[in-house]
Amino acid sequence: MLDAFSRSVVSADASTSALSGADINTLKGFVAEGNRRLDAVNAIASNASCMVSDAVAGMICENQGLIQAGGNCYPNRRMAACLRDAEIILRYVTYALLAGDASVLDDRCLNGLKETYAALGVPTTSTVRAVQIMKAQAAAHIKDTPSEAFAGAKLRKMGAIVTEDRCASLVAEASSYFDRVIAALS
Ligand SMILES: CCC1=C(C)/C(=C/C2=NC(=C\c3[nH]c(/C=C4\NC(=O)[C@H](C)[C@H]4CC)c(C)c3CCC(=O)O)/C(CCC(=O)O)=C2C)NC1=O
Repeated sequence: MLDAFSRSVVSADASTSALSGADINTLKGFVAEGNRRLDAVNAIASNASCMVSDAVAGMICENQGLIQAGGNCYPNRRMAACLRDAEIILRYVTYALLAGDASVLDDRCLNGLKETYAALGVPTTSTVRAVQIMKAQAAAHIKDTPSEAFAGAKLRKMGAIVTEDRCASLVAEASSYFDRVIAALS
């Protein structure tokens, strides 16, 4: 498992070179923006159970065969496994966002997941749909702009001091980790 720092070391070592000025500048940025990164991680982590249940509920709403006999969220044992998997995926996305590197997500969560799902008959298109919903939720929570139309009575704002660009780079980075999950399952 690598983070932004160890990743620079591994890359430099692979070409037997010292850390370049550009590497150091990237890491300087990583440190300088560290508090925003922690806020972004917190925005996801502290809303995780609501995000997971909403994403899986949305996925099922759009495809109710999942909870009928023969569907992969039926019976309750599979429903529970599905909710657990969505929670696992979201948790590893937050780890990657904290580390600023996707390796923890790749190595400990995505490696072999597509094959496991194929063996168990877990429909990857449905999993991808749940992941897409979590990606949209994460963007809203990081920007701290959850929509009243979608959230209703459950609307919860972090109230963090959000900068003018509403953490666009962290939204993009988090989105890239969700895209990585989608790519690994597709
Ligand atoms: C730490 C990393 C890690 C991951 C990622 C992981 C995934 C994982 N999901 C599994 C099962 C499963 N995963 C699902 C998931 C779903 N079914 C659906 O219809 C939806 C589309 C989807 C939820 C979004 C289901 C239903 C099962 C049980 C399938 C079965 O036993 O028939 C299994 C088989 C063993 C088990 O049931 O626990 C694994 C290993 N386990 C891990 O340790």
